[in-house]
Amino acid sequence: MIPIEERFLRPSVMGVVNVTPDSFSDGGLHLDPDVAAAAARRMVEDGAAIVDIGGESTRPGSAGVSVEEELQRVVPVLDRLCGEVPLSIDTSKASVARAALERGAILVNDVTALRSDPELADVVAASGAYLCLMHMQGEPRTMQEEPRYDDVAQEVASFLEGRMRFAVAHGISQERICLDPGIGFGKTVAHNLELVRRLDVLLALGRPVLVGFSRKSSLRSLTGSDDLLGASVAAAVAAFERGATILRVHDVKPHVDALTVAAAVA
Ligand code: HH2
Repeated sequence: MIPIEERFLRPSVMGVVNVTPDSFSDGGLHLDPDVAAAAARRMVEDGAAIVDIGGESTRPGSAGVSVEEELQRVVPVLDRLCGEVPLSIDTSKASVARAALERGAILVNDVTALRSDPELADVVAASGAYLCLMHMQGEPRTMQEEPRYDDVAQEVASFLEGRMRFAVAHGISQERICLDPGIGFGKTVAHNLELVRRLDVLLALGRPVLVGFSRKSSLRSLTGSDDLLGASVAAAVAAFERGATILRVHDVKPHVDALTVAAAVA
């Protein structure tokens, strides 16, 4: 596999398809595998470089699902898209990642940065797939209770540096890794904004950065509106302008258009 920065030029859009009843923004929308697959195909037509398929919600307060349940949700969707759509699997479980990689997924997106399943690092290493390591303080069930940092940008960067070292020690080449500050995962609105503002601290680790601000509740706190599209696009453009490479989004077309213009100006 070529280095991740060559496969995903800046900016690239990652479309999100959550095959869950309870995801915070698209929960229940894509439970029918045919509907989920059609949404993923549409995202690629609209300019997504990759589509992230998730079978477990990580919204604040969520408790997690069993391996069997997660496989039941994602495998029918992966089967329909295999060989047709560039796929990422949003999972922390080795067996779900393995099932996705067998069906042609090229990226494993682990919001726990290889901390939950001791077998996941080996599965990724053996496959040669790309890997996204994301920062989270606490766990989804409790992470928004009282997030605290002395210096959020430095702490997130040193956490991700450590997880990258762990991945490399397990045989995952550094050039296959991207890093994600984990917007909304154990962070206040001010923390999320500071992470984007000071993205240079994360970029100093030398890896491409992925940012997922799309439809997150901080945007609602800022605008007071339930329509989060404009706010999501603005956050993605702000992250791109500060150096993010991959933007993880639910509404692909408006993000692709906005990022195309922002990149033309840059
Ligand atoms: N955010 C969510 C899920 N996975 N992965 C990465 N790398 N970065 C993120 O910011 C990120 C992520 C949460 O958003 P969503 O998928 O819309 O909701 P849910 O977790 O409830 O399915």
